[in-house]
Amino acid sequence: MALAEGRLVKVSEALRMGDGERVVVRGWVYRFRDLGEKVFLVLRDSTGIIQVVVGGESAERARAADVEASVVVEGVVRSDPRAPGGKEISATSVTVVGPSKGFPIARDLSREFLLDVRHLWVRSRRMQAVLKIRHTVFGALHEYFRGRGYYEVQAPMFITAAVEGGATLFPTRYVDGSTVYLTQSSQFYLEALIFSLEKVYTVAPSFRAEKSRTRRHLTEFWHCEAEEAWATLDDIMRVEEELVWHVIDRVLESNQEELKLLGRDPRPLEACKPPFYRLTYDEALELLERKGFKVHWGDDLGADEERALVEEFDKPVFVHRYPVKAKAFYHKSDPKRPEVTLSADLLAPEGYGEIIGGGERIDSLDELLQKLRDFGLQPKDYEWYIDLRRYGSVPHSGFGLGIDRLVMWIAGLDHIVDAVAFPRTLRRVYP
Ligand code: NSS
Repeated sequence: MALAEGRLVKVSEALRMGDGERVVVRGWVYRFRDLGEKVFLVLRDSTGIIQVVVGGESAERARAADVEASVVVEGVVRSDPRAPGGKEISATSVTVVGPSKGFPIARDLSREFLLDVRHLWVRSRRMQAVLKIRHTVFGALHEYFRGRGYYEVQAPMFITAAVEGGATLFPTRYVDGSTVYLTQSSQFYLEALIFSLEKVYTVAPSFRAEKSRTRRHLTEFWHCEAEEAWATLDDIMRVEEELVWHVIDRVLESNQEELKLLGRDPRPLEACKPPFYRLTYDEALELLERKGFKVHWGDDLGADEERALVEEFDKPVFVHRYPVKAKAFYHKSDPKRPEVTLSADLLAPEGYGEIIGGGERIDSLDELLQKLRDFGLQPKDYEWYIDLRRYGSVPHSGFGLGIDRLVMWIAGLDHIVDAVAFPRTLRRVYP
């Protein structure tokens, strides 16, 4: 860029500098006010916003800088209690790098419109805050597992049989003309990999052809899955609560500013220290019945039931031991009570509901074959998965955490699409 005398700094640094320091900042015009003699720009970069006052000859140039134009500003830092952040830059020169005539986001801020122009809306301070929190969340997930002896692994996205039931499979035509599917979960591959690495995890997309429009379903979501040899249901629930707390703790440490910008009260998050609450499915049903819900024993809990349940708690709640027919076929039955499974969902408080599903897997060949038959599934579709029970099978458990849902809850958002830069839903694959 143009030769400048001041030091090139980020906005956040400029806000911390002393009066009289000469700086150069680069960014985008966040707000613009023309007061005739002077032009007030609010400049935005990835670190924050700062007011820039432009007078004299430069004011003419600044006038050409519309909202979201990219600019390089040179000037002197001054204190001004009226400016956001308490500092402003008194500009000596303004260079417009990329103009921005008629930036489309002005009046219409409806959710649909903002989704149509998501490629531009990602610049908003709200999205910026969410994306920074998301960054912390992903980093913390890796940090947790890597710090505890789990190996990171990768599973394929093209698969040939359902993990979570046929209804939400995404068929796609493969190169050879056959039908394959986009993965719903990396679980089965993680199960294969525990025989090599014992403790494994992955962070990857999962795909579900979700036909209903809800606030918490995407057709493509980010899935953090872990699987552990020798682990029981209790063991894996402990991993889950520690993991969730680790992530929250990191966000509280790194993203106070972003939580504030989003209007997210951090106190309910601060309360989420393990242990979380544990309720059996039967206890959950009793509680729901007292609250006027009628759930048929054997049915899975819906969003409304989950919301009603978590209202009663100030921390996440595990609901464990779901009935056999409420959960996917791979869940192991409780030897003490075969009509329920050694499964657990983790429900987030404040109305958010399910963020994790997991439990202990069937490790016996006979039980797996029987269960496939009971569920009307073809053993030939699951041959390699069945093999895992033929060669050195071990008890094992695992879980899958929906990262977008976790971000939605932590950031206090009311719709999952706002937790993702470019969401994919029933009706949206653009931009
Ligand atoms: O269907 S799950 O409950 N469980 C599984 O997929 C297991 N195979 C995971 C495992 O044990 N390795 O999905 C897990 C989580 C669920 O709790 C949600 O948080 C999230 O994945 N999930 C979704 N998030 C966003 N959109 C959609 N459609 C979605 N489906 C599941």
